[in-house]
Amino acid sequence: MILLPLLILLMPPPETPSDHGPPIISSPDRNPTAPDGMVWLDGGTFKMGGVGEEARDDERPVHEVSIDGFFIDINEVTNRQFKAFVDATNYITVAERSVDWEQLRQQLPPGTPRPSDAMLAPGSLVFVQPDHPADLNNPAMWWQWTSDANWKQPQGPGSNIEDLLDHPVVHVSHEDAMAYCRWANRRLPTEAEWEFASRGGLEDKIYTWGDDPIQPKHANVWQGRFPNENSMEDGYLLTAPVGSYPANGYGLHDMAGNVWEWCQDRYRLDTYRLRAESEGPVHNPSGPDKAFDPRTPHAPDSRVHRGGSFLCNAVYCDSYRPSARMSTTPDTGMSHLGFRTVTTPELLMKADGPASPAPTKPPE
Ligand SMILES: [Ca+2]
Ligand SMILES: [Ca+2]
Repeated sequence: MILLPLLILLMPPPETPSDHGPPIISSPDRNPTAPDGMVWLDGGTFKMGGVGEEARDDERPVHEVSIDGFFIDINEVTNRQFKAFVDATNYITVAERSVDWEQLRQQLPPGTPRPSDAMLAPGSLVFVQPDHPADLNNPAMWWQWTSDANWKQPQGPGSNIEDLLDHPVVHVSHEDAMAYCRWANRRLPTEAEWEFASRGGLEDKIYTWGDDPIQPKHANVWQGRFPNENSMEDGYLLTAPVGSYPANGYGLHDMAGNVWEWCQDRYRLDTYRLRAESEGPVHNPSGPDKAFDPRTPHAPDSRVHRGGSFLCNAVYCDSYRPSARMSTTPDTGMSHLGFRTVTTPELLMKADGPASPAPTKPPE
């Protein structure tokens, strides 16, 4: 919940290149059966980064990356799955805890005033659709700090997830997502793994489905003038049940839109420029050791998330492109930010006894 919301509401070192490892050797016979709800991707070499006019500075330059094979969730992690984790562990998410002001102030610009007690109480940022046009440079117009908003009460007190069990979990911080992963013998995808998966085997394409401009049938995003008008031609104002839109070439749903998805990597604006100075494909890049995001210059640990959300449209945020990058501080959860997990044969074999996250959908 914490830092980004407060930044929004309160105030208007070089990367270490990853090792260039040996060529990828595909060994399908060492791969165990895919865990429930996951598919195996062989990995390989691909072109990472943004193509076309839509690509932003932090998506350039396009560069070659090679990655090993991995299992990845077909869908975003759902409320049903996250509930199984919480039921088993009694885990309390960051949004359900009070804010430690002394810890928080170290990540804020010097002199930032102490927020009110209400803003330091448990809560999260909830998207609230304004009834009038808003300055798109002022996110405070549509993000509302809401006490006791969390994954179980995504719209705040009075809301619940009874009818949202197959929707993606939201208001989960990077820390929360990592805790779920540890429990489930999983991890978060690296940015490279996420983008490889999102492209679904296509090359030099703007979207997960190719180059056709986005249409309501493709993904859960925003139709109309953001943030006050949404014609909901795709059927949903907020989250949609996972898997409501066609899968990409690898059988993965919602790699565009629905909710943003946390990745493992720290964010730097210049990650790709630094990486491109190396020769040959970068092997299994895992991001810089220290983050730098000019939008949150005092936060040393901002993490990448990918894929855009139900709030994205072509005018405001076209981040449903596979190459689009965004970052948020790791203690932040929001209405439109979730995750999906990956795992590897090695990780599964290390596990004492694999946990079994609840199936994405109830048994037929
Ligand atoms: Ca929508
Ligand atoms: Ca998504």
